[in-house]
Amino acid sequence: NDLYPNVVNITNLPFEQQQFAQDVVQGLTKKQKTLSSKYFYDATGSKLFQKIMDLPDYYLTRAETEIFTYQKEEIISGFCSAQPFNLVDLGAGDATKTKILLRSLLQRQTNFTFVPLDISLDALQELQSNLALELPQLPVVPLAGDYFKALAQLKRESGMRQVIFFLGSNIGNFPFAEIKIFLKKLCQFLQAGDQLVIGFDLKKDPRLIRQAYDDAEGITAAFNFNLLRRINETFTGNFELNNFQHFAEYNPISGEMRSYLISTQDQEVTLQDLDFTLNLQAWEAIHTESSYKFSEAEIQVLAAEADLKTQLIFTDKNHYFADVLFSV
Ligand code: AVJ
Repeated sequence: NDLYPNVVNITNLPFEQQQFAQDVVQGLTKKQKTLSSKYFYDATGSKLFQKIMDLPDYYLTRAETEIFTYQKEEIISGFCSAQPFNLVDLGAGDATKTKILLRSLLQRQTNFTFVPLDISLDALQELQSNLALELPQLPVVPLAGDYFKALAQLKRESGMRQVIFFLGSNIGNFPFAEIKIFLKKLCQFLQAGDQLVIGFDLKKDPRLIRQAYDDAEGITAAFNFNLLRRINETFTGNFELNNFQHFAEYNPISGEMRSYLISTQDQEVTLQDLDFTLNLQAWEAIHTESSYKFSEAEIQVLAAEADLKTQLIFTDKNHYFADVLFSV
């Protein structure tokens, strides 16, 4: 296998770990070492992300919650119809923000099914039992996995519309060039009449952005470190967490918020199950996440490139965040 010369026998691994193994080895073999942020979300990582959403420094969730709380009726009126629809929540997590709309939708006696979709099975199972208690009358069809693998399982009964939610600036994890590809791929699951609600974190004071990814309580650092812990646990690795530093930096031109794990010394790490050895030099960085920030003009360009029609734009009073309703 040319692409993954260091993966000796990943076929011995459970199926869901094979992709993880490939991505880890491929990323750590690159000249500029990288790990994909999609692997943050094991049970521990999902819990840590819930904590992040409550942090004073992490303004994103508060801003989007404000939008949903004060403008829920306008948002719902923008996509609600007499026709039945699936409300698909991409990367639903604990769905705290979506629930604000779900409650109103249930009051309106709308004919819809809630389809939470998440890469974390743990988060999804917890959401499912929580919804059974909090909103017992809500029809729920949870889907676990990668966005597109899970979307492929999505059924469309005739006459059923799809309304896709992609909230919380989840879209920010893609570089601009990939967003276009992502939106095009997403549109392959959609038809005329379907709609999209996407949450974008807006460009703002760069210090505020940086602080959101390097919070005073160190929860974001723990979230980043958890990726190494997960790799140790999954592949019998010996990453020594104390030999790494969390570092986060914002580029106000590209709008890219980057997070790294930086090796504080020369070290060798072994992932026993993968027969993989990694050498890190002192102060060498492993890139672990990019979270892009957008201007409203950039959002319009993306929409035009993906052939989406902007219907409504909702922002919070600080203009920190935007939820945009598009139609296909
Ligand atoms: C879940 C991808 C929206 O990028 O802001 C939070 C993840 N990373 N703190 C983000 C995250 C560090 C978050 N998203």
